[in-house]
Amino acid sequence: MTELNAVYGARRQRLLDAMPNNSVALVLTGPEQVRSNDCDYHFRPNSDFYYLTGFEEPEAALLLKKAEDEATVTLFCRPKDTLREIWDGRRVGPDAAKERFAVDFTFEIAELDQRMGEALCDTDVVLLSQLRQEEIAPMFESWMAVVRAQRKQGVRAPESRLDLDAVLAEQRLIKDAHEIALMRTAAKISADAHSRAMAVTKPGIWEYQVEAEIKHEFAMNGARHEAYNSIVGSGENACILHYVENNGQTQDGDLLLIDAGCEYQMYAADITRTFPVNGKFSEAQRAVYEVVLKAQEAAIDVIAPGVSYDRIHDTAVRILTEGMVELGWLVGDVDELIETEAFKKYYMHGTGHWLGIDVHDVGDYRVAGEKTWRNLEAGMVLTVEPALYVAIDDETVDAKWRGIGVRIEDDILVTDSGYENLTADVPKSIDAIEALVGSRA
Ligand SMILES: [Mn+2]
Repeated sequence: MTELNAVYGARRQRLLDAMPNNSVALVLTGPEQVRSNDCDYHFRPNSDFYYLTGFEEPEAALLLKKAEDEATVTLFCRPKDTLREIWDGRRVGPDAAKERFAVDFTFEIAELDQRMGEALCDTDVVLLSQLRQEEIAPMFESWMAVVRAQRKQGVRAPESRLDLDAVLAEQRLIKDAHEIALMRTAAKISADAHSRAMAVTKPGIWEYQVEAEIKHEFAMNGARHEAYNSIVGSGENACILHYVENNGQTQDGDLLLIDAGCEYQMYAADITRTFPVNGKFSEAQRAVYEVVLKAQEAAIDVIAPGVSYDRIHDTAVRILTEGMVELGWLVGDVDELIETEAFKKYYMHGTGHWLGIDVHDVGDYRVAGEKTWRNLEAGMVLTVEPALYVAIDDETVDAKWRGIGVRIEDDILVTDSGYENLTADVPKSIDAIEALVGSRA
């Protein structure tokens, strides 16, 4: 068994340990998706499926069966097909997959219906994805019809269903050593890409040209894909939270907000930096930037095992709100402005999210079934991304503030003793940014 097989095998074992006795769990990956006519999007496996298998082909499924005294793992995949492989690419096929992915049984995906009908016989509990319920329900009903038809022969049908998403989300929330190593690399490549973007930027460069520099740096370091569509917004475009048009031309005096991260071996990084395209913050830009940076550093600094998740956001909101008062955007008592959520006029989103195979990774933020926020634990990875945005048409503030958008985001690993900033390599102090911007333009 290879080292990687041991990693995936351990994850499947953890899932099996969490499954009730006499149960089955089924995890599906997807088919390819049409982009246009007969051209498909680049295929990306389902995150849960990949987490448990490392298998990257479309049209596959993983079946785990846990009985009193034994557990079996079955992988379904596309058959070998010489003609299709000449046209569309290699397939591992069931025979080779059994050894390569270290599972007990492999079958062609076309056998899934029949094998599921058999697997559900005399099983008590079935674990399926709730999120993919619409897609799974018709298949599940057809399998159950086969099982129920055998009642007279004494066959029992499963009586309860559990949400597999919830079980796997809890598992994926705490990263194993293999994941942390990959995330470190994703973070490093993405950090270098942001530094590159700063170095090549000068007034007049188009947003998509900066995006191209970022993608180039990703690919040249082994990360072919972005973890999400890069946001490269100059001037007032920085105030559009999910701006991905990236088709504007930067102007002297603009800030440029870049939110970009690569996907490295299926793991995401997620970094945001904001910098002046001409290499020099204006007085107003500098004042806003300093508030956001102070909030971000303070929010990161509270991170440690045992700390309640909401302390990160609360810490950021307090400093940002104090800043809004100092800058003259809001008038009143800071506690009251927080209480009434007046700060949301300039800071309308949360301060971060879990990060992993998905950029907005799975995992509950609150204790299951309660309103209480959960405590941080070693092995969690999250982003910290406070920001301030002033709408271009906000006439309640001085004209010099309008159209300024600043967000700063890093990726943080919770460690036994506190935290590690995985993306600390990208400059974020004003001096370091001003020294780097345009240095290779
Ligand atoms: Mn983010």
